[in-house]
Amino acid sequence: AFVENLLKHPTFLNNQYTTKFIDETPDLFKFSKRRDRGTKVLTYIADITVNGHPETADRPAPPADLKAPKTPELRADPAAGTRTLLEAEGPQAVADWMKAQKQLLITDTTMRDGHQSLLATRMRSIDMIKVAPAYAANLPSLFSVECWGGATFDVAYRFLQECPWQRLRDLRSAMPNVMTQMLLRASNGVGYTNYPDNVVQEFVRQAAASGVDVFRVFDSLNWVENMRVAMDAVVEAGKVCEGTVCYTGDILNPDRSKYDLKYYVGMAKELEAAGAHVLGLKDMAGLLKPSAARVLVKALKEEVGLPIHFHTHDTSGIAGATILAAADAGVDAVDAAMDAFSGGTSQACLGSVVEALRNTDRDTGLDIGAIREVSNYWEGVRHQYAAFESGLEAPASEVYLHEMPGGQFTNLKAQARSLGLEEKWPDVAQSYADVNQMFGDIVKVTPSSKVVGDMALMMVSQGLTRDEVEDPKTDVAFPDSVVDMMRGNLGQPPGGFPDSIIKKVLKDEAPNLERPGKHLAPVDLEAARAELSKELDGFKVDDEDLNGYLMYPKVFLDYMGRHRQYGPVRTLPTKTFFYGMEPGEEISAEIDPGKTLEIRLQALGETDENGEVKVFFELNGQPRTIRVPNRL
Ligand code: BTN
Ligand code: 3PY
Ligand code: ZN
Repeated sequence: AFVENLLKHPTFLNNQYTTKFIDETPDLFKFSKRRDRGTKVLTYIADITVNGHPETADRPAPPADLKAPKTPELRADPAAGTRTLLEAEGPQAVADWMKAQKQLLITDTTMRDGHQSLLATRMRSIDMIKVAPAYAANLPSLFSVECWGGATFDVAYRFLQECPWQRLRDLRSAMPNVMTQMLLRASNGVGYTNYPDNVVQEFVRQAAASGVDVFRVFDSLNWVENMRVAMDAVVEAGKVCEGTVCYTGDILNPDRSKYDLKYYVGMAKELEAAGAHVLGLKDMAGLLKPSAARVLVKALKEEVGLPIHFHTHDTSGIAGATILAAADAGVDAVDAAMDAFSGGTSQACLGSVVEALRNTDRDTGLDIGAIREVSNYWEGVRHQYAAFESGLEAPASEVYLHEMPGGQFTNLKAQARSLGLEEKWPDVAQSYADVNQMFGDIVKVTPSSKVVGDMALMMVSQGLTRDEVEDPKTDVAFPDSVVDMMRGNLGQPPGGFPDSIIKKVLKDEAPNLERPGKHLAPVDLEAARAELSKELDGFKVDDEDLNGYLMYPKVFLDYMGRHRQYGPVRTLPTKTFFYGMEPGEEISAEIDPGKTLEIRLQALGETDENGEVKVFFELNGQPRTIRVPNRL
């Protein structure tokens, strides 16, 4: 537990550490350490070297001669940026400043939505932290860096074996001048279901304390009533509250009148009244067409007093045009991803947006040379994650049929493949659209998009049509997530769910039509902390751990169990983390500032009669032998 305690402090790649740290922090010694961190990390490397990583087996591998990505030179000390303004004058001053700017403001999404949409959210913290100083030094006039929330939170614990809070603290300290930004699913936190109000409040408080400046808050059914708890908590924390409208349908299509211009203006006004500093316009599937953007942004600018921050995806290939149209219509800020992480289901290409606006009255003023250097770094990073590429090779106008969000599209395709439905993808796409209509035409974004996806896959795998599902005479076993949503546990869409589908799914059970959080008892935080501590043999649970546990109890406990076994594997190079080492190879891992493990893999032994392999290392020049089971 010494190790875990030490790791919870802002250490790795953070200069605030001093040698006095351990003397002044006696808590760290409360528990005896059974194995040192070096041994734990060697055990991990030995295991991956012998058995492979479960997530990269049978997947495309990076090129054998791949070099470590090169970080850009720092051109200057970090100049004052949006974070400087937020710290000095608060969130309303940031909003006022936005509206007063002539240039189009840019958020870089590479560290959150970029890799969430292109690499199944698998980017590791070390690859972000290494380039963060270049953002602070060379791109200080970015509006914000989106680097937290959405799916990154649970993927960090679940698949990357690292603490998401530590990622946030490290990025925050490496980029002191530019605002960090997160995506928050309102009452669904960074999870897939509504949490008790005090869990949401506590999570926001902690995220603000650990380093989030801008909170993009949305609800997966666009229900403002269900966003207030999260929005109020952001305002209370003194951070920027970006109250967000999710865009679906097509405002220019007279046959899709449920989500028309009036609807969006109405919701934006509700968010303004609810205390948002900034209006988020979140086009999670990339459905907003250029001519519609012109109309929508113009109307919002005229009718709402808030600065507007536009987010879209390039799934159809047309996001760049939509961004330029929105810029023409006066949008204040837009999201884009660094070139190497742009396009497809990700955001539009940041460098191209910057160049397209050069010498116009919306010129972003960003340094294109600095952008290229950062993007070259990201290109090198992306190659390391070849195993997680989706294989989507061309723009897909099909998105206007199914309306799947960027993050879900490739994911659902992979899920369909694993169910043997790859050939039937066009049916899945059609079925997804049918389910949307059957549910009354709803906003589809995490978690409501997952519910629609679950239902669509179920229908295609069982060969069910919409008519058959809706027929009162057929018996349908609905996925749990569908039952949950119809019970009202994600809240209500505009106009409610159709009675026919509620009746079919719930039979005689009555749905809850009120805000789900109203009926969830508050969690006793100190009791939960004590229970978690007991579960972890007396480990001292801090607020970050507690919030991780409240969001994802099992995922957090599994992470802690693996952490005890494998130690600070977050410090390993990405290639080592996913593929282990070759005999003769040397790497280093900085487990604390100034404490670096120099690791050399000498040789691999034969598998012995117990099915174990001896792996011979040198650790900081000393020979070390680790035995791991051969599970292959
Ligand atoms: C996962 O749980 O999928 C990823 C975390 C890493 C699991 C470790 S990797 C070494 C060892 N071998 C396995 O198959 N699982 C653990
Ligand atoms: C998320 O909630 O993770 C999203 O990216 C929604 O667009
Ligand atoms: Zn997105």
